[in-house]
Amino acid sequence: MPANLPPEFLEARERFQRAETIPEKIQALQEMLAVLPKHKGTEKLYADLRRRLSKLRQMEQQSRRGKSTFNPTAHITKQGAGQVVLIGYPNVGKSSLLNALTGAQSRVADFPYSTPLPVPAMMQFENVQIQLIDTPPISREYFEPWVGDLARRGDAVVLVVDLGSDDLLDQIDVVRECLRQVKVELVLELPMEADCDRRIAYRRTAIAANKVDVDGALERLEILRELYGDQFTIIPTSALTGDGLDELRKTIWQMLGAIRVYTKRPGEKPDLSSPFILKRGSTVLDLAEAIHNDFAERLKCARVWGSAKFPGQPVEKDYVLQEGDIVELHT
Ligand SMILES: Nc1nc2c(ncn2[C@@H]2O[C@H](COP(=O)(O)OP(=O)(O)OP(=O)(O)O)[C@@H](O)[C@H]2O)c(=O)[nH]1
Ligand SMILES: [Mg+2]
Repeated sequence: MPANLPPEFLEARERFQRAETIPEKIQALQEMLAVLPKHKGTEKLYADLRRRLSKLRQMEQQSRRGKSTFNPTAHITKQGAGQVVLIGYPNVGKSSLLNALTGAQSRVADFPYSTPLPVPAMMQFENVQIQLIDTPPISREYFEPWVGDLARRGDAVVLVVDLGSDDLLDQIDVVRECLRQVKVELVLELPMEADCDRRIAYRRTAIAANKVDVDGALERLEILRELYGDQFTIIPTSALTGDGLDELRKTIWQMLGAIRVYTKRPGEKPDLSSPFILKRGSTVLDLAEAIHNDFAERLKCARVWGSAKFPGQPVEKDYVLQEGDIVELHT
């Protein structure tokens, strides 16, 4: 054992020795690796710890496969206007961003692999609530396939990368490759049906280029934009200072491909605080169905304020609604 190991390392090692379960051992080993000084004298120890970690992870995954009941995503049900999954390399600030956007308290740590399970939380954007999900990291050594399931089930993805790291581009490639293995493709815009491979789930994705507050971030951001600017919307953010969070909220809403529509009764004002959320391209009939099936059956016509040629214009059931329209439904 090399001399002069820092006290944090020795503490983590003690925890490792005391640990009784595999997840506890993994946690302690990760902490040991994170605080171990990296130089020639610790090379062998580092390699040995990494080997043990990867073995423990394999054991953990095997034991999970054996337990058919283990599904860490089972408690997550879709809520609000849509579900957006935060995904990325270890330690890039996924949990910090989730907390800053929602007020949740997902665990943040200055070492990698600190989020073992998904954490859902609600984000307010104007008058809309959107569900975000924090996830464990994805790296070459570690990829929980159910993180792929979350991305597949979600409506969109935020790929978080670290502007403080020289691995920045690798972080994107590794995450995309792992998700491709489980047939999830991260894209700027959904392809036309004719261009789709039906086996693949395409997910609209924005890159949150996080830690824009750190030294060297702007230079890295420039490189990122040059190489990936035509493939993804890139939003520089800082979970620490709050920079870029409003823009990220807006982009998250836009990625849902949804519109907000308000209803009103004849002679009354609409309630602009509680919109109906519909897919882009929805009609008056879709709105009626969203309210109640019975309502849709009885629907005769409607009047629309907003996108219509004049305020309160009578329209048919197949009229395509636009963001912000106010609709009076007549049965
Ligand atoms: N300077 C700076 N530090 C940040 C920012 N966001 C996160 N951090 C720090 O980066 C470290 C990792 O943050 P986390 O939020 O735990 O990162 P994570 O991606 O959830 O990490 P894992 O769950 O382990 O993959 C912590 O020390 C945070 O305080 C940021 O915008 N700026
Ligand atoms: Mg985390």
